[in-house]
Parts: sequence; structure tokens; C-alpha cells
Amino acid sequence: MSVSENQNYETMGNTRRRPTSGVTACSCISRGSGDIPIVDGEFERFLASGSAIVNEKPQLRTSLLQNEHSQPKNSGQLAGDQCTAPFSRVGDTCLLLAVSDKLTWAAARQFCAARGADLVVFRDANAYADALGYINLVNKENAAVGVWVGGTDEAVEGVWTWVTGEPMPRGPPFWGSTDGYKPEPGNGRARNCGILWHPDKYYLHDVHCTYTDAVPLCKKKL
Ligand SMILES: [Ca+2]
Repeated sequence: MSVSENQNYETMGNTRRRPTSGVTACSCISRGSGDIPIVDGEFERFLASGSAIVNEKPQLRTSLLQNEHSQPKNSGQLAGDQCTAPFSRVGDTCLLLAVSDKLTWAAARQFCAARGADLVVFRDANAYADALGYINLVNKENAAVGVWVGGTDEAVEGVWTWVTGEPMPRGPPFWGSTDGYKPEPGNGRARNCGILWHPDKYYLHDVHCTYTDAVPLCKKKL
């Protein structure tokens, strides 16, 4: 420290204060309302302790970073903004029933893909119930059609999977029955695409994938 620099400090014992002028390193701790003078060597110990906290608590830093990336600042608003017409917010998802577009299963999937979506999947009975409520609301005037869902056993007969690659649930309350006691799916290799079958209260049935009296139910990822 030069003589001129030293003149910029007010000396009080072995305590140094912020320089009164000039640009010089300050041995102070900032505490909001102002800098607090510290004893020689304490500033270095303060810096060392801060580094120790970061180094000793990597799990804390990792946890904070994970929270920052996993929790949108306003997930409700974000999802609502993305679920725009002609899609409708249904429960915690975003659906579109294209009541005027009777298509094969593959064409229905393309229809959804062109709109940033895919055929609907149900991960639990609540999601299924939400979708049924939406279908009955939108499809009042066009009730005698089937509704395509994103489920198939085309790849391996009898192994029903969603288009996401997840296994489809089996049995009630998802699948219906053809004659009151024989559970769906029950038509083997001939029928490999899943449909919500209106004549059976929109329970799941297997039908020919080329069936065309059915419309897409698209689900957009949020
Ligand atoms: Ca089949």
C-alpha cells in the first residue's frame, strides 16, 4: 500500500475503514445499510467460510438447481396459455374432439400431430372420466360415432400399449364388453386399434384400424 493510498484510510487501532476516496480494495462486509469495518484477516476468513459452505453443501446447491428447473414459476398460467382453441382444458390436460373429421386410426393420429398433439391416452380412471365428460359435452349432436384413442396392439397381438409406449390399463372401468359378459378387447389379430365405442357408453373396444366412422380425440402435451 502506498503512502497516498494509506492516507485514504481512517486508522483506528488495527481496524480499517472504507477508503474515503479513490478506487481501492475495501476490507469491509456489505450489510445492506452500509459497509461494516472488519479487523485485518477477518475479511479473508469470511471469504474462506463462504467457500466452505458451498463446498460442504453441494447437495443443497443441487437441490436448489433442481427445484428451479422442475417447478415452473406459474405452472397453471403456463398450461392455460398453451391450451388454446380449438383445444379445451379438461382436468389437468388439453383435449380436442374433432367431431367433423371421420378418419382411420392412422389418419386420426396424423390429424392430431398436425396440431401439436397425439391421440389421447388415459393414465388413470380420473383422466378417463374427465375425457368422457368432455366428449359428452362436445359430441351431443353427433353421438353415434366412435372416438379414437392412442392405444393399439398392432405391434404385438394382445399387448395393448399407448402411443407413448406405456402399457394400457386392462379391464374395468376402461374396457367394455361385446355381449354383457365377454370383456374387450376380444377380437384378436383382426382388430388392433382402440376406440371409445358409443353403443357401449364409450367404453374401450378394439376395432379395425381402418374403421372410418370414428373421430380423433387429440391430447396436447403441456
Ligand atoms: Ca388385436
